[in-house]
Amino acid sequence: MKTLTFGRASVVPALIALGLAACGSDPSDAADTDTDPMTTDMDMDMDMDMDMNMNMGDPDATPADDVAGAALARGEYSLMDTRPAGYDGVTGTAVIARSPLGTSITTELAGLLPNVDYISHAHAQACDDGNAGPHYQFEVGGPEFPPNEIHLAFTSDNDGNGFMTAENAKIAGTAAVSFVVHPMEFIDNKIACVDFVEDEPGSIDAAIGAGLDKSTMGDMDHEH
Ligand SMILES: [Cu+2]
Repeated sequence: MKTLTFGRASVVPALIALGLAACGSDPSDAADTDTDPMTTDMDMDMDMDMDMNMNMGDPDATPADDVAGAALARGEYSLMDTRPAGYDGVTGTAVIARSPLGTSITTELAGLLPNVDYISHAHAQACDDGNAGPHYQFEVGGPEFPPNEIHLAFTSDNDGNGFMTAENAKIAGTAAVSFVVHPMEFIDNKIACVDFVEDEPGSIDAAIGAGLDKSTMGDMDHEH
């Protein structure tokens, strides 16, 4: 993971909003996004430790599969029609863990281009429903970056493999149904998507319910 420190921390949310807000938009916007110099600035990585709340991935974080007492859901990537050329061989998995500690998502991919920056997000619609729809948000209509959304950034290795875990202190609601990977520089070109399926039916509702019991945080169910 490359590291860059911005001169002012307050710049970061603005950059992320500019670079990532287009994710759920119409593919016809792609050209605008691709030529936006601010998007190119996303090549400069953030210091991921600058703010825990801005977590976009830590390769050394506990993988979702290993989070103690978590409700787990997972799936394998399916290719999306919006993928750029060169991504026909992408495979992999994503796993989401909901526990009293919050949410962790771990993804593992193969078949990517080597040494390329990617960004992934939890999405709010199934992969075949409107191309996975908008990003999942804890507070719908709120900020389009972490911690209100779950983003996961990583760089593929020399062999085109990727691996990363992102954490969030809140327990994702049931609307966090899918996970999409995009090239960092071509945010509208969704490459592949995972539909999360519970390991144990009902476990997610139980985890969310347990979290609500011990927390004042609302908006678990998309109601406001
Ligand atoms: Cu996305």
